[in-house]
Amino acid sequence: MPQTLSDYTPAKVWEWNRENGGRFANINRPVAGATHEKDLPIGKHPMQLYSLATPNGVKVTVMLEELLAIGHSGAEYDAWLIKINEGDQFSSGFVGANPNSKIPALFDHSTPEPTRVFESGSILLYLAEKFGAFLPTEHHARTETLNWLFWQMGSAPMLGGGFGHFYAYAPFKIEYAIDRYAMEVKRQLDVLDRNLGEREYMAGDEYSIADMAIWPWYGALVKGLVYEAGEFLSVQDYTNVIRWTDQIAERPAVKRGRMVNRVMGDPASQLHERHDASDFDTRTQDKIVPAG
Ligand SMILES: N[C@@H](CCC(=O)N[C@@H](CS)C(=O)NCC(=O)O)C(=O)O
Repeated sequence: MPQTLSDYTPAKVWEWNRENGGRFANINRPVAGATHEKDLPIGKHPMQLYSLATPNGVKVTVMLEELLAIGHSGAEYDAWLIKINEGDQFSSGFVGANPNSKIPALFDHSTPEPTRVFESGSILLYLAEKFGAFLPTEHHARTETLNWLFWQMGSAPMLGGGFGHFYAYAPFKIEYAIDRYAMEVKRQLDVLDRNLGEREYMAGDEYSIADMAIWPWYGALVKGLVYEAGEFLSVQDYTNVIRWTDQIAERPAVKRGRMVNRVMGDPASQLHERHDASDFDTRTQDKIVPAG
């Protein structure tokens, strides 16, 4: 029998209950803006990244490492750690970089006035256009890459904010919510699986910013590394997504990018801040499990 009873009736006007019991109740607020005055640090490189190695953050560090790997020295970057659990995203400096108070946020200091770039999809597109890389120029291939880039932007909130939240973080299990989002996430995985059954990468024969956007979320999911939901979602069924996930995980730039701003897992896999290519030298790039 599906769960049907609820003792909750919405009030006439919603009010903020600070202790709602959810995993991130301490940082969630119904208002935007800064909570404290603090400038962001600025390092020596053209690109200044303010981030954390969540799936959204990893997209950008992978892109920067990929650009450096093919010789774009203009992509040299300082990666500063933003501890979202401690409210760093609400400093006046960070809000100046991203009024939406979410990592990742980037400043490009190589432009006459520094250019702020926020939203991971916007950052990937900005860097791809600036350096002419990982975004095909041919009309159909470029459009297909952007199709899948924007697919990720619209789809991942269903995975993270929908499924992940209600399956792993909500203070109690609501069958209706878990059922609704599990169905949607499985549908999304099937979309990816069918596409990757027909082509090597998301947009065709070439690895692109579409792969960089989708891999940190859905690659981690099919490896059972997020929300401890591998068995629940029968992720082993999505064999084409698993093939693509493993293939991308082998890229040296991906191995490096995943370590930057990482604060979890094996200490040897964590590079809390990155200010120089040599910062990786003392770390072991094979210490991270295939995705996540
Ligand atoms: N659509 C945004 C999502 C960014 C996002 O949700 N970032 C999370 C971490 S993965 C965050 O900074 N959360 C902090 C908060 O919500 O206060 C993007 O793709 O950049």
